[in-house]
Amino acid sequence: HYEQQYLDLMARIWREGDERVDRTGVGTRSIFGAQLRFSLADNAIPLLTTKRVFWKAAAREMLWFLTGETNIRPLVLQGVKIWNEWPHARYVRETGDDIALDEFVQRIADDESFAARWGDLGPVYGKQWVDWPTYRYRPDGLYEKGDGIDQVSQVIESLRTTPGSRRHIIEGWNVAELDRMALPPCHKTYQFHVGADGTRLNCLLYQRSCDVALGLPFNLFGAALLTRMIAQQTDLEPGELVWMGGDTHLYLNHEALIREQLEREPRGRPTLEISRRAPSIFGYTIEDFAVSGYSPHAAIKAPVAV
Ligand code: DHF
Ligand code: TMP
Repeated sequence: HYEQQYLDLMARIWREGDERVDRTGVGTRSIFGAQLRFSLADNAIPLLTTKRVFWKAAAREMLWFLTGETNIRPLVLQGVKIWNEWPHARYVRETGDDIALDEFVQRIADDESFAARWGDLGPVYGKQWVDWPTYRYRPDGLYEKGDGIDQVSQVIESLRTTPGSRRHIIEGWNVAELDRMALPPCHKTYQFHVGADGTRLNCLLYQRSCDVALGLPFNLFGAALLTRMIAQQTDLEPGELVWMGGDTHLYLNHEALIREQLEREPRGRPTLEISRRAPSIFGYTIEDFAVSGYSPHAAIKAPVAV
């Protein structure tokens, strides 16, 4: 079963990983360098079945990246909670107002100007993907802002015109802007590749840092969804998703989740259907996506390390 790779990775990290003190202070067991491969052919999707994964939240996050948005408010208004902790932590740190997380999130939803001031994550994924900043030097030696680069459109264009290229890359790691991001990008590089005699679109995701229990299930689904949308837009068949991890870790406070999940058996093979070809990569909505054959084991709650 495709999911066995994920379970084996989890088991191996828990068994053999080096224990490390990490940025969050929670502590992890970690290995450096890991690879997973999933077929995306015949609508197959790497969605975990050994716990319920809220794939619509992952899909909404991916659509939010594609809008270029970096404020959490649109996610909050759709009930997607996965980015709430970071703006909240910054607000508490910078104002000294010890407001509870759910109260903070309610204010983001209710108060547009509060959200504009406190809901932004900085120039993270969406901004870099569709509006990577450029600078233009003037004759007097000063520089001014140039047009932003839409890497997503450029990759789609290069897939259409030069499918054999080895340069189909969407990059999130803008070195000059890392210090303004709430978190430097984890899933930082997506490389696309046309294989099988020009018929199939493959994707390789390089993730520099990976929370295997909470983040990775979302990242796998998100990368597969992005690949499916781009394949549809470029008239290619979905091929393979290759995932590569740098610091690939389990947080020490996820032990109960890990023990429970490793006792479960994968169940069935869900598929993802995209019901319509949107006019462009930016035209998809959540209603365009349907997952079938998904009857997972129950969700397992675990705290996220901030
Ligand atoms: N920090 C850390 N420490 N781990 C992460 O995975 C992570 N991911 C981020 C931002 N910072 C992070 C963005 N993605 C969850 C899933 C993905 C995600 C952030 C959080 C999460 O908490 N998932 C839970 C609840 C899902 C829900 O409420 O919809 C899960 O059980 O999957
Ligand atoms: P770091 O910036 O110190 O590496 O911390 C980021 C943490 O968030 C780390 O545990 C990896 C995790 N993460 C994911 O696994 N997937 C994601 O999509 C994001 C945003 C973060």
